[in-house]
Amino acid sequence: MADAETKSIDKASIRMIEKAASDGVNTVFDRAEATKPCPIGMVGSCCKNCGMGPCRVPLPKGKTETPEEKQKRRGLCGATAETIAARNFIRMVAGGAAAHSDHGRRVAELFLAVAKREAPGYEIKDEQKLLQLALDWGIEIGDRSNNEIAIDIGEMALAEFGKQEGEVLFLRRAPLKRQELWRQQGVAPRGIDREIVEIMHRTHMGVDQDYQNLLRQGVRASLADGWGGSMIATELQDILFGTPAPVLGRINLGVLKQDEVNLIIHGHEPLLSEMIVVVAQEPQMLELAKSKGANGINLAGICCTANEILMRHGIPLAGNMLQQELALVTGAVDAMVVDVQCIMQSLPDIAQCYHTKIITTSPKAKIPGAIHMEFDEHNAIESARTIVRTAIENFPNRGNSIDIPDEQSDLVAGFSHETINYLLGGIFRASYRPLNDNIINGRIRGVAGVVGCNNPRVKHDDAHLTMVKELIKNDVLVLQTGCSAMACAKAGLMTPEAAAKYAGEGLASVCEAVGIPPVLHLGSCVDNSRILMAVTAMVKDGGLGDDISDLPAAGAAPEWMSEKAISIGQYFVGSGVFTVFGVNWPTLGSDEVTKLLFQDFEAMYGGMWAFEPDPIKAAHLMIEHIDKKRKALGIDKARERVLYDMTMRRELEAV
Ligand code: SF4
Ligand code: MSK
Repeated sequence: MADAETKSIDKASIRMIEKAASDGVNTVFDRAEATKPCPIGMVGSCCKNCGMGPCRVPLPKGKTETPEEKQKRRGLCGATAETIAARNFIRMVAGGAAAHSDHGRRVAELFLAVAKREAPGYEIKDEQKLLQLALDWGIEIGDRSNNEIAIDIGEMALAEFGKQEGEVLFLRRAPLKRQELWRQQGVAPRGIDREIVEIMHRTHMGVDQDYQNLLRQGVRASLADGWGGSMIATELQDILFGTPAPVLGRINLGVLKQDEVNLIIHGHEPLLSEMIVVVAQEPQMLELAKSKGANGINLAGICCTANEILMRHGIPLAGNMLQQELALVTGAVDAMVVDVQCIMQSLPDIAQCYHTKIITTSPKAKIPGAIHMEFDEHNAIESARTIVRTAIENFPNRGNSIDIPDEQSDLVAGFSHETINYLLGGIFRASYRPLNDNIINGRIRGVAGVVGCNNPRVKHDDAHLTMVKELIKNDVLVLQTGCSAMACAKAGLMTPEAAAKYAGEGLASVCEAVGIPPVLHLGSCVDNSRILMAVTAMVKDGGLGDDISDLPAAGAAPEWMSEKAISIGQYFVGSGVFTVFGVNWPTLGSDEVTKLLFQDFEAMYGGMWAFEPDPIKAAHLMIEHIDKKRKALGIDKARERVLYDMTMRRELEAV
């Protein structure tokens, strides 16, 4: 086992990596040492789409290729390196868009069941958002009941997935100019499922063999994710479970408790976790816990389920993706309940070394060695009770090898698009106007969405933190989701005090006046749709151009690993945002494909990709882009550096 300090910057994780080694437990950090990435597959130069292959078409090393040699560098079917790289890339988009959208579909199904009163235990929590969505979708309100309106919304939402013609409904929310651009480029998605299926068809052996045409379909399917499946998930979850508002939370393995039943909820869909939150507070459950010698029931989250229950209930976060195994290594987790996405198959094996019960709940995601307790949303409370009871009954089985790290940090989360609107503008004039004004006057240089996963190919959390610190130091307001948000929260960037400590003078002055951290937590991976809504609101409030691509804004996923991250990045780019990824880049095997994504896309979509593994350099690429946009808007004049006294701060508040 190599030095644990080279694996993570997080002290709690380092300590658990060391404990895993002394307990003889193999984790992802060991596997990353033992299994090196295939250099040909990593750059998109390997095709296994048919039985004539796999065909590898790597760029020749250390010499320039003649056109004749390039002509010959093909798969058996004749596919060129360009076709292969583009096919591989858009299959990643399809995988990511499918994951987010199937999550959205599940939420829509539950939503409809709740509307029809077929899912006891759930209710419509945000009536205002329900009515707003009804207005957006042209659904009659009149004197109809919430449930009647919700039935129409649920049916329309579900129909979005299988729609064969027309356009995904939420596209209408985008700035008009953006909608026109999508239509001109032929990338306005029809139905969500249709675009994903079409990728699988086009990338089958012998179908679409024009890399430009393939990548166009990649953009279309990604937009069906961001402005379709993910947005449906976020909107309907908010209506059902409540739209997040600022909430204080805690994060890191130190949130686990020695004397309480520790139940970790891991995965992505909040359908089950919402019920577990309710059940864990029931008197009979607390009694049962007491009877087993525990002082209470402690819920904590991992990955995006964690973000969902943090945003709405302030439930603590145990950690991000690379901490899922380490949580078990504490020896103090009595049960870990999982649903879908980002769940490691190694969990049941590691759990065997301790006493933890791993419980799978989705028919779509079973793991050998785990206990499967299928979650039935029509009987959600009972499903949740069975799970909570299992955790409680396992409490007395804890072994001696318990070590809970001390580390835990405070954070403020809950920055939905609506909350940002309210915080900035106040209750009577909720708007993004103050943000736009502060961008125009230069106190805030621009806005960056920094999102995405952890990846054991790079030091855990390091790139997230380094990039975000550099951005806020340069007066860029950062919006975050997913595991990236958790990395920065652990380091204390999500408290209002972080503004004075880490942010540039201009950004700090605005954060202090409004009372927000310089880094805002917007939620889970599907909640990247909140970032789309935030940038759209900035355009609509005026003064910063008439399209998302005019904004001084950029995106990044410095430690990405999942196909979902590729789909998110692609819909950011397709929506007009310059987006930088770290770690590695999956089309480097084709110069043409990479050039199209990194350069030509700018003329086509106003947004383009970049790859830069060094987080400081990546942050400066984003800042350069932000400055380029400021210049184009004519707001690039150097601002005066002034210290703010109380009168000036009051003025700022009154903007
Ligand atoms: Fe090889 Fe073509 Fe088959 Fe891919 S589709 S494995 S390139 S023959
Ligand atoms: S959980 S997709 S590792 S952000 Fe959404 Fe984290 Fe990436 Fe999974």
